Amino acid sequence: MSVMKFGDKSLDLSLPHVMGILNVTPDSFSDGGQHNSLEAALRQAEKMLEDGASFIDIGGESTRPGAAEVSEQEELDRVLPAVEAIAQRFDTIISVDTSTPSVMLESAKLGAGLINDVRALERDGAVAAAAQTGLPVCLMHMRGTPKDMQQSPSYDALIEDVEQYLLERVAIAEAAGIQREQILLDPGIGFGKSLVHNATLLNYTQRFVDLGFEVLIGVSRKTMIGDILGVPVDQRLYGTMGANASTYLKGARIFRVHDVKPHVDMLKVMHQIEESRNA
Ligand code: 7PJ
Repeated sequence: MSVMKFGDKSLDLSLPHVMGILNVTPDSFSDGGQHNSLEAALRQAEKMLEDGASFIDIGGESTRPGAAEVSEQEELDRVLPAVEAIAQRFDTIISVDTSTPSVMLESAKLGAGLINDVRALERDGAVAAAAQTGLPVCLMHMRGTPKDMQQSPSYDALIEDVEQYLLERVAIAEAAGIQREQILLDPGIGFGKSLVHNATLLNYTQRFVDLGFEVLIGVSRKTMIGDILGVPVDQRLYGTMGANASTYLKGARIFRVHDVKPHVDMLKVMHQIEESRNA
């Protein structure tokens, strides 16, 4: 058993877990209106939990390629009501997909259990804020910024570069008082990477696991899948499942996805098979 604590909840990370994506950006719930959108977010969270998600990952900043930055106040206004409402209604682990120190601190006060930062705590004050919450963190690799990251990304040595970056961020997090056992790593699929970069990183998932960290993978519906299959975003589920299945076999344990139920079923079956020994 490898148990990790997420606030007041614990999770056995010898089992695979699904993290359901809950975007609280204005474009995610198109019929507008603050109240309507909170209701819609709650319904979506409830569905994902019924389907077996272990985490709800709440994000108020679009980090899609080319996306503009959101102001701190705007992000607080989007994220905090959702964190509060979900923490009150559901018994789950709330992950906040944020790089903003105030969002980390306020979300933690409202009951969040994980800080998921695509900028690996690089923003001013983020390391200190994350440490202050006492919560675990997911450190993700990104090359460039969401605005420019897909403009011909290149690496000297992809795996070594990503590994070195993540280990540097781990050292900085540890120096601030975040325990090594509280750190998840994520190669950052789609964040400043070509198709070949993404595929290679997924293929080398075990390298990151061998560093002694649990690995989180976020590949759901991403361009990588679209490029391989030549399909639009609403037809990327099977491809996403292929990518996630592949990394489960290479040791990844948390899967950040839009489609919870298919992944929960897939991972249950895969886990049973992987754990079965000549009965
Ligand atoms: C990721 C994320 C990811 C982690 C996003 C999208 C872009 N957090 N937040 N890993 N991606 N940890 O879902 O298309 O890959 S936002």
